[in-house]
Amino acid sequence: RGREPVVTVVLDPNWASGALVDDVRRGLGSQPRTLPPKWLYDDVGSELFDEITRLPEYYPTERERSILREHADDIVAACDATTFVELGSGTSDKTRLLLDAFTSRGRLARFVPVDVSDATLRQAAKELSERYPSIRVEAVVGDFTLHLGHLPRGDRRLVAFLGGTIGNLYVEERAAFLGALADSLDPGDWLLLGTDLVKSPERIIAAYDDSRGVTAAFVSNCLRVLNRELGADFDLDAFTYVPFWDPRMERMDLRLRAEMPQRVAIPGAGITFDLFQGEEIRVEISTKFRPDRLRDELAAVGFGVTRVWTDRDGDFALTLARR
Ligand code: AVJ
Repeated sequence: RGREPVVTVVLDPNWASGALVDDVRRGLGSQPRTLPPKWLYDDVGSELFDEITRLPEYYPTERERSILREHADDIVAACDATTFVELGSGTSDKTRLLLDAFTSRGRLARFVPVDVSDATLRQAAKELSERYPSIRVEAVVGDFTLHLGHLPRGDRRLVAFLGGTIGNLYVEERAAFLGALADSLDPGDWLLLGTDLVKSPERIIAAYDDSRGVTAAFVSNCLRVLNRELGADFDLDAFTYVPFWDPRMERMDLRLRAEMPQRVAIPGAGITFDLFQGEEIRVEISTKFRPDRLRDELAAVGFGVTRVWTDRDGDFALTLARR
């Protein structure tokens, strides 16, 4: 039997509603209209995202898993961490491949999953501490863009940020995040970063425009979240999902387009605004990377790349870098 996991909550209980109101006022109250992707992940959204990862067109999850299946031992052997932190850990499903590799070397003292979803994190922490009795599980309920200062100190750390989630940050946000992460680590600490790679636009577009419409439902769910949380009156049928590939920025751009002119009231955020016919709300970007440019971006904030692993087809990369 494992020990009970320790769960530290660094989110203030009103954080979600306060931050949602701020984001909605800032993003939807001005043009171009935007909404940050973190609000896609309520219970329904998390379930839809899970369904996306099982779609035949959505290759990133499976590719990243295959890299971990093949190279988890090499990754663990390449770094000397005794504390393993995972940002945006969710259920830590793929991460078990790394935990297995760490356990067979008997070197890991502590696993620190960090996620905003309290319930998902508690459940995962409980399962992990039962499955890995030799590892202390110290979960942190927090937002990885805000709470890097709450990571445990002392040991040599490896911070994993998997799934290609870094691709959802805009260029400036990404630089700020990587800089803050580097600042919160000590020289010698490690970063393991999962990124989707640039490839033929056809395959990328297909991954975000699946034939069953699961991605469309996932992206539209943000309107449902606003209707429920802030009493907004979005008519979901009045919007079409428009995913497109931006070749200059090398990223998918996922938007919702108003098919008719309409007035939207969001009482919980105290705003009302008009959308013209064809006006788009930008909900998410998903940037694709080139290994050499990623190396430069990491170097710019003080991370030196030690090794890059890709799957056989070169679709996805795991980059190990050292502060
Ligand atoms: C959150 C990065 C894993 O950008 O591919 C999937 C989110 N959005 N389909 C991605 C997403 C639409 C996904 N990640």
